[in-house]
Amino acid sequence: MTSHEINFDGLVGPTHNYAGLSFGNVASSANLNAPAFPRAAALQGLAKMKALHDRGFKQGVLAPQERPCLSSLRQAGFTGSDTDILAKAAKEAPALLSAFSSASSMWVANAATISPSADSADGRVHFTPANLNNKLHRSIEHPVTGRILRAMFADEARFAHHPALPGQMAFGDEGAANHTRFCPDYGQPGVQLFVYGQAAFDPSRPRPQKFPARQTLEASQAIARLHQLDPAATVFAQQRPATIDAGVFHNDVIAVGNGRLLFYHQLAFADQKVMLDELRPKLASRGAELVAIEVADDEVGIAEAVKTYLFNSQLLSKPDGKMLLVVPEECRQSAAVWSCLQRLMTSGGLIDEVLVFDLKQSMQNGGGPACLRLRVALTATELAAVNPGVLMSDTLYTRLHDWISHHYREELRLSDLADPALLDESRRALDELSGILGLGAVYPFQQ
Ligand code: SUG
Repeated sequence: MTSHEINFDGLVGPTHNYAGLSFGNVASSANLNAPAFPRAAALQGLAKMKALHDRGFKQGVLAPQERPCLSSLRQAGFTGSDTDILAKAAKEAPALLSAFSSASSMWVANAATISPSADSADGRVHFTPANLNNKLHRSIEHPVTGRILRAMFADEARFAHHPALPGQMAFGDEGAANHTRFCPDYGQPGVQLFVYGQAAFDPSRPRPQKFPARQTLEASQAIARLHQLDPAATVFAQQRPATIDAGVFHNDVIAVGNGRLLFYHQLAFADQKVMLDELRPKLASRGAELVAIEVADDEVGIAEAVKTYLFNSQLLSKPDGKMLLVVPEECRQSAAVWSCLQRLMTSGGLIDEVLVFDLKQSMQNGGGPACLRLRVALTATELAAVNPGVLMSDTLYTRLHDWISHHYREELRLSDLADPALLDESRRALDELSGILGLGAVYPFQQ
């Protein structure tokens, strides 16, 4: 049976801004207070979706969330009308207002971990929204993420939805950004690699000293159990702590995999030999030979990898068996990265094409091409059961382009977040969007 990988990209929400909310993510900290351009941001993301759709890759859309999140502000003790709440929060707790106004749900690689039916004992596709509990602004995403995913993948006979793990540090979960599936073919059983920053219950293991390790081993193990994965086809590996301290807050900032290929930096893992020695035979028992492309630190240093997001690329399988690497424009601006890419493309290996996108608005908050997409491998029957409203088409592209152009502000600064008109505009936009995508009432303001 034919199976496909579908990339669901997060639509950038109307409140896209730079609030410096993500300690450990160097771009987020560096761009605090920079003016943001929400309309350009959303159009940049949409252009990537359309270009990949035009190339014949299966592409979907994941809706953004309602921000500012009034229910979170109410939970924090603010009372009165929506306008009162925004005014009080702006005056008394501006940090809370910016946290609860972030458009961070755009980085849907953190929305959930997804395991395809071929790997799960019950033969269903499993979804667990990430609790994202390391960052206040992201910890409020999962309830609505879960609702949106259920509206997209509604058929319970085929799709199993789990709630997010408890929002406790030992269960820190950042979703697919720390999860990679390898397989001979999307529809055949594969091997799932879970990469964690720290083992919460094992203080003897090295940990980063400067920045937080967002993903725990305990969370990854819980997801593997929930998704009914075969331990013989599951690998857990630790990120190198000093690499987290250099700004690699998710594994997808330093490694990417697809099919039987792993493309990664020499300093990505605490011990890549141990990881590869486990991954290789496990994948071989699934019928595929691992191809590991390691980039040496003296070819591209970690700082350069973080600046350019070379590894936050999308690896897409082409019909001829080769792969396309989707990278951000920042890769072209770096002599070291660009020559590394030229070397790769001409080496006769699996990657034979590079496609470059301008995603600067997202990149300035630490989100590259891979952060903006959530991968779901589906059989043809499962794909037929997906809500058709969220699948990219020429018509949907035109509608979304018009919708963004109509509803989004050109420019946004932190001082605009208390503007009650911004809340109204966002709600109007999302109300219309839920209709366009056929999601039904997924937002709190629609309940
Ligand atoms: O969680 N940035 C996001 C970027 C997420 C990138 N995702 C992956 N690597 N998969 C984060 O750190 C910054 C928001 C701000 O500072 O305004 C932010 O949330």
